[in-house]
Amino acid sequence: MRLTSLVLSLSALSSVFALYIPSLDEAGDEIEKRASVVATTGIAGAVYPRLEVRQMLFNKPNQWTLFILAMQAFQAKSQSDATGFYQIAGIHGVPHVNYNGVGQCSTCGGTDGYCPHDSILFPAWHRSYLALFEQQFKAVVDQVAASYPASQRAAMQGAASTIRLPYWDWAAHPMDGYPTLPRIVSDRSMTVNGPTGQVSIVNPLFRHYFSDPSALYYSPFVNWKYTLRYPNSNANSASSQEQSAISAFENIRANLQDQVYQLFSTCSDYLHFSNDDAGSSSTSCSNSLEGIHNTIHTTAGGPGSSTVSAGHMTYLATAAFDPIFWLHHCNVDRLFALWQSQHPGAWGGTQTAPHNTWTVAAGSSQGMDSPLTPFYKDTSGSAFWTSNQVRQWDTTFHYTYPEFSNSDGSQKSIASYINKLYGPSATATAGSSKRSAAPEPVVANEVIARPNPALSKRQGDPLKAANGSLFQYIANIQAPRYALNGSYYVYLFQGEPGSEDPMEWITDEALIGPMGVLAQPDMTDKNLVAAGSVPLTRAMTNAVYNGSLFDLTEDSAVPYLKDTLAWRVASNGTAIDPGTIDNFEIAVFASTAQLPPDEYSLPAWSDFIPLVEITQNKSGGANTTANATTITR
Ligand SMILES: *[C@@H]1O[C@H](CO)[C@@H](O)[C@H](O)[C@H]1NC(C)=O
Ligand SMILES: *[C@@H]1O[C@H](CO)[C@@H](O)[C@H](O)[C@H]1NC(C)=O
Ligand SMILES: *[C@@H]1O[C@H](CO)[C@@H](O)[C@H](O)[C@H]1NC(C)=O
Ligand SMILES: *[C@@H]1O[C@H](CO)[C@@H](O)[C@H](O)[C@H]1NC(C)=O
Ligand SMILES: *[C@@H]1O[C@H](CO)[C@@H](O)[C@H](O)[C@H]1NC(C)=O
Ligand SMILES: *[C@@H]1O[C@H](CO)[C@@H](O)[C@H](O)[C@H]1NC(C)=O
Ligand SMILES: *[C@@H]1O[C@H](CO)[C@@H](O)[C@H](O)[C@H]1NC(C)=O
Ligand SMILES: [Cu+2]
Repeated sequence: MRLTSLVLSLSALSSVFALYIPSLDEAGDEIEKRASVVATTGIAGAVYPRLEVRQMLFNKPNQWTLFILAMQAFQAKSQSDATGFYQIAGIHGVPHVNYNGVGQCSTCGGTDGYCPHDSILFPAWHRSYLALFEQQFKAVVDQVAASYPASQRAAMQGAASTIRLPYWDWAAHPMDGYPTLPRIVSDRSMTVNGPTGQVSIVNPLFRHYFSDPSALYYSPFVNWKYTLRYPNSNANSASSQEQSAISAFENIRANLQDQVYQLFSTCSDYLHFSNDDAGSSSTSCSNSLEGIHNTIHTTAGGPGSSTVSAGHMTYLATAAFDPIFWLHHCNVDRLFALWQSQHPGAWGGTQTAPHNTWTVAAGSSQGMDSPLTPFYKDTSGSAFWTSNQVRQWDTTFHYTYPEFSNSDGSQKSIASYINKLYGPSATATAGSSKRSAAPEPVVANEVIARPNPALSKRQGDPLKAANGSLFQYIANIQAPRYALNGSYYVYLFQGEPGSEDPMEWITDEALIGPMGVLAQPDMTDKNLVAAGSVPLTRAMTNAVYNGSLFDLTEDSAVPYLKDTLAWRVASNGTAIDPGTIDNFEIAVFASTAQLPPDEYSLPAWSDFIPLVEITQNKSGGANTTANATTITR
């Protein structure tokens, strides 16, 4: 088949698909018979980096091929195989079954799965989860590599020996001309050099096919034979509207970049960093790793409407079946590791579980020694991993990330990557971390080097305080997570959105940033408040460029934001008046970021000062400083 024949008819695709599934089921069954407990070990052997998915494509073609073919074969394993894609994905939420024989707690009825959310266990649990996925994925990679003809086998096995799961960096700038959501994730089919030559296959990163979806519990997921993003109907024949996902990620990436950078540079306490339910408004961690991660979920699956369900990624119970989940969570784990490097002493804390998971009863105390069920440390099945035990990702699970493997891994080296990838003057593209392309000094002033007639009339730098610190504005959002019986969205706009159709909001030109609130229907803790934060500074800087805002001093910024800052809430494709949601609140804060002395450190932010005037008397807006007290760093 020719390389250019990427788009085939659907029937041709499915026949190629059916024809091309390697028969690995028997091998999987053997593993299952040998040990009834699947231990979580990561990939045995030396430490190798998990690569950005586009870097793997461009720089490691053999690994790329193995990744794709192994994802396909892994997904095609029997649904009854504990080491196959289906059962591992099923740990997260539905189907409602035990994994590794780890049973439900006696009061945990009605819950979907093992994954802890709104929980201090969120980062380490998902770290262990990825290690399990990665090791079973690697077993399939080895089988695929061994299936190549002798002339290619050594090369493919060499590539397999250093492969790790790739990550998708949804926050850093993609290469010029490329979309944020990589085509290699959204294309329906692709061509790879398989063991029998070049072959076109259904892209295993685009969707997962179920042999039987009926155990997915929720409708219409029990009828959909494959995973969907922005489904166009609830019918069995529904298809993804991948262009909607592409456009949505394109419109929110820059804000995600700012959210990630703010998290790295302002949040230095593990509890609040780790999850969105830690009462974040009282600390400098107004956002969290989990909070940012939620927005990727809801943006990948789509918002749903009053007549059509959202896709699998939008719901915790079904998310892990969409292959994009694994690329996304790999990046979440990487951000966790990068954050660890910047805050080496920040580790630990305890939290009361706000709701049940499959094994954790609401109200129980969770900490760094809590068991990360169902991830056994070895096949004796006597002990689960804990957060403390997976703190060192590389020595524990034998992987790392390019930022660490391409540098000395020190706090300073990693800070320079963070500045280059996510800072306000970021110059690096997603995945670039070669020594050769390494950290150039961050040019703090680059951002204002653009000509602007309005600026010449003004003395000094419109973006900086007299002491040289950059003005910062953020909108903090408190969103009761389970108030609307399902996932919902908060959107902040600069000016009113162009349309009042909630389906248009994520791609609206006036959008500053979104917050996705990830939830499941019928979760009952209506008072659990998820915290999120949308940085406003970039949008305001653009307004300074075009002359609609004089400068970023509070004197100019407060009236500007009072006039222009708008927000909307949408659930199930329907606009919701935020004033009708108990405990919902948006509050704007000002801070300043002292520029780092060099590229090897992150900016230091001053206290966050509430600017209640901006939101006062608006539906859902903070009216007093009672909830929006000064956040001290
Ligand atoms: C969304 O709307 C659909 C169709 O009206 C309905 O079946 C479903 O229960 C709604 N979901 C939520 C979370 O309100
Ligand atoms: C710089 O000035 C701003 C505004 O006057 C102030 O809030 C901030 O604390 C100052 N930063 C430093 C490092 O002195
Ligand atoms: C919540 O949504 C689910 C499914 O979408 C529906 O079955 C249930 O009736 C809803 N509950 C409430 C309280 O609206
Ligand atoms: C200036 O840019 C801001 C932010 O993009 C936009 O809201 C505003 O309409 C623009 N104004 C003019 C005069 O172009
Ligand atoms: C705001 O403060 C009031 C009074 O302290 C409290 O009852 C309410 O729950 C708070 N709202 C939020 C969103 O935290
Ligand atoms: C909000 O309304 C109160 C009462 O009418 C008024 O005193 C206050 O000035 C208003 N705030 C803003 C920012 O308009
Ligand atoms: C603040 O007051 C306005 C007007 O009374 C109301 O619409 C809004 O919901 C209030 N904000 C909060 C967070 O309660
Ligand atoms: Cu999860």
